[in-house]
Amino acid sequence: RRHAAATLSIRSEISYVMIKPDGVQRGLVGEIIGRFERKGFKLVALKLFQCPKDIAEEHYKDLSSKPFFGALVEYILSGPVVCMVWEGAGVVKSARKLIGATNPLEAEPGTIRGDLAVQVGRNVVHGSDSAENGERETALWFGKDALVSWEPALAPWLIESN
Ligand code: IDP
Ligand code: MG
Repeated sequence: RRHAAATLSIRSEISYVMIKPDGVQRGLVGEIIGRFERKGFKLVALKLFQCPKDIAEEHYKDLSSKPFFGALVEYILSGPVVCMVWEGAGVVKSARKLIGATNPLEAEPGTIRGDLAVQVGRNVVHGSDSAENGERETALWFGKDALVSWEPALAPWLIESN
């Protein structure tokens, strides 16, 4: 079929994106998902989830020696999060750009954190920082089998197939 090639070519990379508890409490779920949707990436997993402590600690294990680690884990456990996996060529780096700098005061206007947050400890959204972490975090939060394989009807209007 005509968009088989396009589908294959965007199968290359996934990013784990998570709306943190402040984003859910503030009613920003639709706003944040909408930005990724409008960009043109493909949603392949989605759930509202009250995270258990061991998953939050594993997710942020590289930061376990930081003084804010305890507060960070508490923040992630403080209410439901929205877990997503987005797929597409270049999605990891692009999602980080859409999200903006870790400190919302330094994040550019137009980014999610730049537009919607004021403090590093309440920065509304997470995005994987590498393709490897995209895979690792997806496995941690969803398990690999949870990804939905589907072909968006608009794919040929987003991705040139030749
Ligand atoms: P990132 O989310 O932009 O990838 P990381 O350095 O990986 O940033 O830190 C993970 C999360 O830890 C941040 O999004 C933020 O919620 C929290 N965090 C990072 N640095 C600080 C800090 O200095 N104080 C409080 N929380 C922090
Ligand atoms: Mg990070």
